[in-house]
Amino acid sequence: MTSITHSKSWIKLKKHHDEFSNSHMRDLFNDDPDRFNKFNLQFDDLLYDFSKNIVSQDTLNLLYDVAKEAHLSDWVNTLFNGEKINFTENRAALHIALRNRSNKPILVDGKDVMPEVNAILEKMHLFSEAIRNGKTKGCTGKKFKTIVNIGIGGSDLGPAMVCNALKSYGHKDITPIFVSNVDGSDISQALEKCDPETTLFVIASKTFTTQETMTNAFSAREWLLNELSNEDAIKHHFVAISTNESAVKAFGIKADNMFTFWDWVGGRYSLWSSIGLSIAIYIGMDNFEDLLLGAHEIDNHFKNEPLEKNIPVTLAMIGIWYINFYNYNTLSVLPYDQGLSLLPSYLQQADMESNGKFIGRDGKKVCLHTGPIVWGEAGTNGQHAFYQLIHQGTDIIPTDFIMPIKSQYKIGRNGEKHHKILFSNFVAQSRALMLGKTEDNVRAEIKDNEGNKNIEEMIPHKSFEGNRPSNSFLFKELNPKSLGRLLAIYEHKVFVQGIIWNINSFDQWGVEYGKQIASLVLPVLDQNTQADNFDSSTDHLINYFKKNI
Ligand code: G6Q
Repeated sequence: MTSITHSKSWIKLKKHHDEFSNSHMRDLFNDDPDRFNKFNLQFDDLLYDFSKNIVSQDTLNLLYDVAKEAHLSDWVNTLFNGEKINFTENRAALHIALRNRSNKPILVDGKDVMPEVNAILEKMHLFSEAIRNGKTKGCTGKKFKTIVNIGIGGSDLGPAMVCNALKSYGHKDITPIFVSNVDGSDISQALEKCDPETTLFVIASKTFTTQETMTNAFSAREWLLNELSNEDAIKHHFVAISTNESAVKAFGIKADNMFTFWDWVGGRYSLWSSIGLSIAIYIGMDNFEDLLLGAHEIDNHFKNEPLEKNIPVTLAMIGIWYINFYNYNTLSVLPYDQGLSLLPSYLQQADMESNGKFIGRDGKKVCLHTGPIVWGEAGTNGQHAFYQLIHQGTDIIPTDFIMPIKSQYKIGRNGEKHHKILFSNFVAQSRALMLGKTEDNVRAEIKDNEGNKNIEEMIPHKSFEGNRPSNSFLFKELNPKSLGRLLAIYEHKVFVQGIIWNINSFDQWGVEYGKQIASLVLPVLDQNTQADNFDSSTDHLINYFKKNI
């Protein structure tokens, strides 16, 4: 495929950018009082406001033309039809099948995957209910109170983020804990909170070979056996989620306690699979199914809506506009909801692991910028830390503001006091970033408030350029369904951008490379001789470590 940069629409967009890039959003809003109405989309109660972006209708039309010239709709069909879109691993990427609540057949290699998907959901249902209602107990006859999910990356971030987001739906007598880091302090601090008789370990690893996860799993196993002095304990207190049956068996986990999934589920797209077991145990299977339903609704929206009414497509193409035409290469995700505090890390993986690629599908180096650097923090905390740079720094950071209208908790006057304060900050930030503050505004403000001293000196410091873009998402409340919708919007956004850049968003060779070198270093740490086979920096770091450990 020739690069998208040679397409007619891209060339037109470049020309349009040359003419339009001096526009200021302040003027765009002043010139068109109807701007909001033109630049928002709604899905049920979810409002996506993209009016505070440096775009005109022409910009958007050209961006949609780019998507058309990249054959986006054919690629969407390729994804949804279970074709091996992840060609470097010879796999489909069928997370949409995991949440296919319509149950319409989806074929992989000619076989409908839905019966297997449904069978695992039913197994999760029975298992999670039995843990929640106390029918399944530990080996000493006590109900489980703590679920320790041991996994990393895609086998950790999704379940951890969802359990954190939906705490108000959580079982009151069950605490989920997530252990991911191979740093012994992670598992040690988790075990300090656990009573061995009431702890269930969920070992989540697609491969069941990941060094960090298996090291933590074996330490947990050793701890449990020491504490309970009962070989049988493993059968009762350990569950595995994996595609690697033989490794699970070798660990000592009984077949009934193994939840499988399939090679067509990528790690960072796996919370919808049995990797979500700790979510199902914590919030209950009905709520887990609502999470799936929310995502499924967005899958249908993404597949069926025309480009200009399509939320993930619009979000993606506006991202392309900034990354490839303005060279704004970061994206800040700022959820105004404490429950969503792990969302930036989750989306960081979803985006950066998927689109952090410099080689195109054709094996050649891409000629344009790909995935942005994604980062963020829950509002309002970030406002008191790094927002300064977003307002007045030399880099322009496009920003996504996300907020549920109702809080999961009622506290303060009428139960709404906190939330109204939170919302006023949410909307103030996007307005301030868009509007900026002119020197005249500052001059007037200083005159009013601070007398006439040093006005001219203060003006540059207190003025703001504005024209800093943002998207805003507002929805009624954070619940399983709305969370499912939000996550699916971002998954499809990432997919669309990957198509425009002509990269494979579903592999992750960078992760594999790190794992490979770590496995070469580990044996050297146990040898009596000095390391001398790596580069001089690596050798010296290894030898310094060995000398001082
Ligand atoms: C995700 C990545 C990566 C993966 C972890 C854990 O897409 O592949 O984050 O999820 O490396 O892998 P396992 O589940 O195999 O332990």
